[in-house]
Amino acid sequence: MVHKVYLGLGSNIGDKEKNLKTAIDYISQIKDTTLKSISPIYKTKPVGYTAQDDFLNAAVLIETGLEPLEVLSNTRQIENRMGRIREIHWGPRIIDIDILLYDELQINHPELTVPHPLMFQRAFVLRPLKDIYTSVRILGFDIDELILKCDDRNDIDLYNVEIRN
Ligand code: GSY
Repeated sequence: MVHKVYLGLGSNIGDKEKNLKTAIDYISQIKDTTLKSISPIYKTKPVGYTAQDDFLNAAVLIETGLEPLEVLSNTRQIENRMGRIREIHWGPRIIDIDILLYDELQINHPELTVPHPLMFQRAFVLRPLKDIYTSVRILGFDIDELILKCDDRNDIDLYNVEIRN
């Protein structure tokens, strides 16, 4: 069975655009998985731990035959392969790949919560997601309603409409 999975990506160390592109290349190589769409890239102010560089954020839609924890294992492998070091909690990172939505599933597992528990409070997640979101509602809400309800008023600036090679 094929599952629709939305992933959120962020980078704020080094060549951030290249990091997003590399991660997306790796995502496209995950077994049993097809990369269906890629959002524009947005330049965003850091949320949480604010004494760090601005982020570039994007979202992608994949279709996959993998189960949720298999997707997680693959995205973690990509983060590790790209040299992600977990130092400061909520601190700077070469790449962050979050599973935002997995079909309409609600998952509460010690390793994985879906929908991503903070996505509805983060404009840097909702804005790129809106660009590629194909279904009508998320947990009963229209994506525009979710953006309106979101308290995060940080600037979300369009950086690049296309991820370049
Ligand atoms: O949750 C992902 C990592 N992250 C980000 C991010 O990707 N973008 C912005 N703007 N702020 C962030 N704070 C954290 S932690």
